[in-house]
Amino acid sequence: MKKILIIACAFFIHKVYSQKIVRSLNDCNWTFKNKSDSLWHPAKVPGTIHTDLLENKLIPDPFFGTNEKGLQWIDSGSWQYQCFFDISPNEFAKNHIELQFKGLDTYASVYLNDRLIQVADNMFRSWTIDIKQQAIPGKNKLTIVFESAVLKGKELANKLRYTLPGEEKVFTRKAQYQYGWDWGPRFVTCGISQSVLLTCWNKARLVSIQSIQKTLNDTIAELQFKCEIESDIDNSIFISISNTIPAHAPFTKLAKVHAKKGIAKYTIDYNIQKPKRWWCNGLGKANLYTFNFALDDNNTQLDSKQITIGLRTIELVNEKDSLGSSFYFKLNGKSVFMRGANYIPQDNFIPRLNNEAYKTIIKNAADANMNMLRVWGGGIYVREAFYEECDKNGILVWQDFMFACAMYPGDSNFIHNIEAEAKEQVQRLRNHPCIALWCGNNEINEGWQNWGWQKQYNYSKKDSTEIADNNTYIFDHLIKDIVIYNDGSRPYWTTSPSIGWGHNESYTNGDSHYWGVWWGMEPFEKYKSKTGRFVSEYGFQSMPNISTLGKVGLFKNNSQNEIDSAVLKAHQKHPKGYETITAYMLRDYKLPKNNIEHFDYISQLLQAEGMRIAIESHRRKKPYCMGTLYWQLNDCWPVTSWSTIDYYNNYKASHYQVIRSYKNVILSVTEEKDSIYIFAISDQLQNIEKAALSIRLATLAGQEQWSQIIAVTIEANSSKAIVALPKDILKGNDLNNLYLNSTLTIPGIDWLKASSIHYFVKPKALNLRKANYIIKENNCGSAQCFTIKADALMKNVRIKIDDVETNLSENYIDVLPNDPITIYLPKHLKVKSLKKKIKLLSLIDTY
Ligand code: BMA
Repeated sequence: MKKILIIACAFFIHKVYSQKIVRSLNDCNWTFKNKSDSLWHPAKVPGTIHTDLLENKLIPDPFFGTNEKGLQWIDSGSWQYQCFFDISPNEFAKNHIELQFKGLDTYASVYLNDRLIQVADNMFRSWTIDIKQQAIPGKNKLTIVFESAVLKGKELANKLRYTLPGEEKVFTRKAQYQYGWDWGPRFVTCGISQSVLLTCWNKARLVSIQSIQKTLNDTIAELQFKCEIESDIDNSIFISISNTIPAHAPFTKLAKVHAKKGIAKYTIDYNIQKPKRWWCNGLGKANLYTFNFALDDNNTQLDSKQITIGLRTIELVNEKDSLGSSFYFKLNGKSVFMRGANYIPQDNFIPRLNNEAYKTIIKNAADANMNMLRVWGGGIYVREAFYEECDKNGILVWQDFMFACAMYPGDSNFIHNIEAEAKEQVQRLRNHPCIALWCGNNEINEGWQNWGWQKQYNYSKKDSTEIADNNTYIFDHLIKDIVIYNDGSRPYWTTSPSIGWGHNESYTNGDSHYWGVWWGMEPFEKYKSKTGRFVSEYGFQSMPNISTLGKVGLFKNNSQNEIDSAVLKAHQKHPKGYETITAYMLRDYKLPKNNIEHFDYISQLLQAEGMRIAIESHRRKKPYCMGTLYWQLNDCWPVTSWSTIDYYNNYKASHYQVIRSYKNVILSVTEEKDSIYIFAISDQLQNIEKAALSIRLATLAGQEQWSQIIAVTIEANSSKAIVALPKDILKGNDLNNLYLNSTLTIPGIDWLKASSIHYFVKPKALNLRKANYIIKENNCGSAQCFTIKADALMKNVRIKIDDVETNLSENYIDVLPNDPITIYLPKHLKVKSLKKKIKLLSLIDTY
């Protein structure tokens, strides 16, 4: 008995002694102060100086009213964070005691027990410091001093003989949008934006695991796992791999490797029979495989890690053709039209975002039938949860490196810094099946070629060459090589767009950002002709929901209810934003009189209509054009912007339009000379046989003028005019009083149903009249629902439910005469006396 006990104890001690300990210090009672003050206040990790000041009631809400302006003093201060943490005897006994910092934003000096242990200068990197020498058993003091990024950036900028476009911010490796953008306020913050970890270990540990897909076909996936191990010992250790997918028989594979002292990589082959592929949203299931890796020494687990992968091939086809050069993705060998948006950080203060926030935004993208998001280069490399949700929801990611709309320096410190950053980020993200493309930057070539910087900054030839060369080196060589070396399975694209929108080639080659609409004041109709091969940016602004503006103080007093009120101005970052919205509004809509809510509503309709025209134009041009990513999915604060979802996750009218326009199968009607063409656009990989297309021409009061039903076959992955109607069918009709409704039904596949309502004049010319309508609450199973039935066209019905802020299954929708529509509430929501609470607003109510 005694012997058994001794063996058990020895085993236990050995196990405890050997096992790695990882502990978060985020919850160690952090405090902060201005470096020159003596009073400490409670702080949060993850956090920022702005949110800490706010929580301690030392500043007002930075987003409210015009507060932004008065809070600019924060970014010139130095701020100190501190915490005391214990190191237990067990931890102290380990050979390695490390502190790991993620997201130190940005110029941080880290002290342990008053000794400097790290100087950090990049919020996109993590810093691991072995503190075995400085740590003491028991209580340890950890202090971090953040210097002003603005002052530090200026200091670095002053060392250069010329000014770089982007000025002081380009010297600092920190989210560039913090310095203000045309949709974002300026809050150059600091703080520990992610985590502090204490890791204690012995013998060996798993540093990283890279999954490499060597072969993939229907019978087999041949994988290779590259395990990077750091070891203190020259010894045989075992790596065990187990699969946790319930659908597959659980297994464990043991591999014996002879670990050498130092860091080395060991490869283990592993095959999956009959692999299930990862598909993007709309084309199939996003199948994932999760593997657990453990490092064992004499039956003792030293370390473990988990990775989740998806089995798919992804290619970028960028080839010269008779029209220019193509730009499209092939997923699992199939050409896929990308439907998506540009993603910006969801908050100015990133640590406020929890996993739920990432879940919500990706769900909103998936629900809007998207299959790709572009993580834009002026923000951040997003947290794990974002990419995990993209993996699960079949959302491919176009990943920019974090450089945008500026020129970056080329000194060796900067180069080494971004080299480490790019390497770390590629290694962090490369196992995610969602990552489709690495892109060097946003609009750097575009800016350098077209935005007049040479003249503005009066560069000499020498300076100009130096700046261009530095940036060519960074994006055409340094980062490209890092991607090839550390990933090698995805394409790299130097800059987005490849050519600026002022040049004709931007519509024939590569990816394009088309800003003729909005920045160029061109009409929405230009979307039809100015269509690139892959439109990675375009967009139009609208106001956020009026309730969102209420939250930042819009209705605090009545005198502010105008477009030029201080609050509204503060929440519009484009110098000519409201002017541009108004100018476009006058083209298509009647300008509402003195009613900010109506102006807000019509601004949203305008944006939605612009998006509809753009998306349909891009999709009609398939396969010439193979992608549409509008600017921008979301906001980082409550603001008037190009987003389709506001800061509080409210869908704007445009988001409901995106949901319709991004369906796998859509109908799109366009008029050319003497004909009306009905296009069927299908992203389905199979033909759709025996579909019925019903076409109906009717007056706004519902009187049918002409109709037809025809049987059609919709070709797989295509865009085709399936019907050409002569304009003669319109003869004798008043175009202001007419609509054409087309509906495509596919027997047995209700979710593929497509429809379109086409008008022959602009909304302002429609002969609308006040309709009589009935709202009926229905029983729709698990979700609450109601129908709206009207006796004449109700244009763009906005549905609000009193006291409830929620997105609905449909909104801002045209209700056709005698053609009831059903609206669903989200499943989790139960509203009492629903019918009484439903409030409708339609276009005619604003006249
Ligand atoms: C795009 C983006 C952003 C900008 C947006 C709207 O070009 O890359 O820089 O916010 O336009 O102007």
